[in-house]
Amino acid sequence: ARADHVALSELLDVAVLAAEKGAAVVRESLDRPRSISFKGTTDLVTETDKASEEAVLAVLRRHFPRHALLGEEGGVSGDTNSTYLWCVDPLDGTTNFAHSYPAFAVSVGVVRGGTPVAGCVVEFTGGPHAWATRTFAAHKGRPTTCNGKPVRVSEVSEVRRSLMVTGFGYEHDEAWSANMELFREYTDVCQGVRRLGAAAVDLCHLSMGLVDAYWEYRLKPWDMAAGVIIAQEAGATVTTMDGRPFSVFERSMLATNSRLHQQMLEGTGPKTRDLLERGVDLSPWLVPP
Ligand code: 2AM
Ligand code: CA
Ligand code: CA
Ligand code: CA
Repeated sequence: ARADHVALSELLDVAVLAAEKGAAVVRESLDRPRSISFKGTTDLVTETDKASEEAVLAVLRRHFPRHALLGEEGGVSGDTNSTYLWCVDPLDGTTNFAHSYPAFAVSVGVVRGGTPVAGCVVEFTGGPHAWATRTFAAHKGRPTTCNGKPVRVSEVSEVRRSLMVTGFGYEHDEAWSANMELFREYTDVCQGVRRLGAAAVDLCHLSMGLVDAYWEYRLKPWDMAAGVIIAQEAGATVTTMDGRPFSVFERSMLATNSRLHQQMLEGTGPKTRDLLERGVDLSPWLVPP
């Protein structure tokens, strides 16, 4: 083992601790008016995103001062030579949060060599007058739990029997248009395609069998890290949308209950290869530390 090796169970314990700290910040802010600022016309950020990130990072720094940290709001910090990269989305689904629409989460995942090894997502559910949370946790080789109980992906094996979810980035580029086409195509052949606007939540819903497949272009490492290990350890298969091995630095992701994976690749694969051939930038987001 390398000098900085940490046991998976310890990584997960700290991920849970950190995500719960972020969730406490989010929970407190639910009864207060939101102070919103804008990164772009529709791309917004609240004081809560920043406060949650600070709370999460403080826990990670205290436990692993020599690990690399990547947060959506603050960027990279810590030791970038570390084997471990923590990917933090302090508030995934900010738009939903700003509208009190119950599909948002705090997501804390830890990555080694581009692939997630442990992660925790605290999902806010219920909405006004009924707010609640559920905590998803997983590390490599340990069955995913939701509030301490094991969860499992669905057993749906036909597209026409499946419920799907996808997402669209803030930037309305060619990948966005390609996904609009996929959205329309799948809407015609399955039972429905949902768009919640929170990637970590989508992956948690896959892990517990609420949806059977999820895909999206241009996600960032903090959107995917925790949710991917949570989905995988519940039985999901995760690749790029053209069927290559998954990494948090890739710019497309297909996650399914495994049974649907080959069938889904028949739809997402050609569309994605076409984008790549036309030179649409789907190259890895950054070089892993
Ligand atoms: P965020 O809330 O952390 O910014 C990928 O789809 C990510 O895009 C989501 O996890 C979410 O991350 C963000 N997102 C949320 N609402 C969106 C919207 N209306 N348009 C584009 N991206 C959105
Ligand atoms: Ca954001
Ligand atoms: Ca996000
Ligand atoms: Ca966010």
